[in-house]
Amino acid sequence: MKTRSPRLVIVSARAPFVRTPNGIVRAPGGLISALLPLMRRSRGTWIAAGADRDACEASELPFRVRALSLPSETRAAWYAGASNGALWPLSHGFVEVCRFRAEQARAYFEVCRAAAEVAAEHAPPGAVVWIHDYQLALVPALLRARRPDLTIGFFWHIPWPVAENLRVLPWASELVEGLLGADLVGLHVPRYVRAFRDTLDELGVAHVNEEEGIVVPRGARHARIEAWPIGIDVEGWASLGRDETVAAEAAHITSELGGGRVLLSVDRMDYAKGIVERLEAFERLLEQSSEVRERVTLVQIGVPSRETVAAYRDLRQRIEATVGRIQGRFGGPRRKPVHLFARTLDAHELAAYYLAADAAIVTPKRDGMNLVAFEYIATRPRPNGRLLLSMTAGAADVLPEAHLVNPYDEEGLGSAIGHVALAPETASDSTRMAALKARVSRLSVETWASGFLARLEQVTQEHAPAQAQETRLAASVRVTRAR
Ligand code: ADQ
Repeated sequence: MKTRSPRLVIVSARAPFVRTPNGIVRAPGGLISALLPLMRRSRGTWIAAGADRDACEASELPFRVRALSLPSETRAAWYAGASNGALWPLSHGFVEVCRFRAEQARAYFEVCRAAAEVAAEHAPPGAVVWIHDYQLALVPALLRARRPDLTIGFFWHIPWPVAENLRVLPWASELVEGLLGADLVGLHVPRYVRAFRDTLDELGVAHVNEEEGIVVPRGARHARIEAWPIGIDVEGWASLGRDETVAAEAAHITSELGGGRVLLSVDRMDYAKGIVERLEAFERLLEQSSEVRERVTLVQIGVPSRETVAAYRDLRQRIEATVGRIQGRFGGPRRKPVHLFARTLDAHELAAYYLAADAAIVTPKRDGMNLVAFEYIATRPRPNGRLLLSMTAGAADVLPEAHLVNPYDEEGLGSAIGHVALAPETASDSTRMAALKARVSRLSVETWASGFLARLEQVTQEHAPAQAQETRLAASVRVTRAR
């Protein structure tokens, strides 16, 4: 990779590794999966705002990790409160789940300030700082105020909220102003860039629409907002798919499951992932079809997540209760229609399930992108298997050959699961999968990260002549409307 890695500082909420009773393991989640290959090759610094300081700094990691010293109440109010109790549901369209509390907003501001201070302290002169995700949206502007010499990028990994929803966030202006401190703000797909444009209109922030995205003049500089679809470590997953021990494990899984058709879902346990709705759709299929009852097994791998947030604890109970009910209704001594694994699997185990699955069922209600869809495609050595994918996931915009489904349409979801479970694979399925494999190969995480970082350096070096800029502004600035 041609990034100047020693000058790279990454700022995120979570550390890339966590300490467990079994030692230090890779943290779950898409952001970590995406950035780890980059940082492994880098000698930069990773600032993990919400990480356990002792675990981070005492660990032998392939790069430096720095944590913040945060009082536990501040950490909880920022992470479980403002981030996962407000911004996450808001961005995924679950407005009724949002709780906006002033003390949580204060904690959010405080943590962003502290993260900006640590980044300002550790970044070498002229360094590139790449900040990640909705937990740290104010850091770009706060860091720029301290260190105007830095090049600042930001990536927002979840959907950008539609303007109607963002309107109810009491600190929406501060959120957007914080982000506009970056030189380049990345969102996954053009649909989210359009939603960001609506937000700028709503807040009355002047901007220029260009082919590549949005340009927002900020005094002597510009902030740009562009779509940069993330990818995965394609070769890493493909080589696991070719590994003989992984293939043997996959064959073992298929035979342990009774040799029928295997459906696979892999998610953090999050209400946005639509896990309960998927289980219920599968339950209805079991009611309706003796073939499904006899031949189809759903494996749900669901790593527990954010258990300090009440909505997540409730969700885990609902998932376990639903699986228990299905088991009670349709299971027997030799037949278990649903298997639930509520733990983190290592990449080898996960790859074996990707190989064993006749179809991946990726049906989140909303998802910024969804890396599991990519991993399933990349791991399979041949163009076989099927991907059932929500049209509401960002991944649907970049994987149009998947079997797309509306996760809110109960009957449609059930019949789509029934189709990928039972219909014999045809030449058209194989053509679709070949096209998907080609798309995923182009969306490697290396290409994403190096492309984003190269673009970041490019946009900071571009100095559009002020006059031309003013002319374009006059021509295309949308009408500003006070909130
Ligand atoms: P996540 O919401 O965490 O990411 P996703 O993109 O699906 O969602 O990534 C999940 C990752 O965790 C995958 O790499 C998967 O392999 C791994 N994983 C999940 N369950 C696991 C388990 N039980 N054991 C081991 N690994 C497991 C956020 C956004 C997404 C966006 C990513 C990247 O919510 O929409 O795609 O960031 O930007």
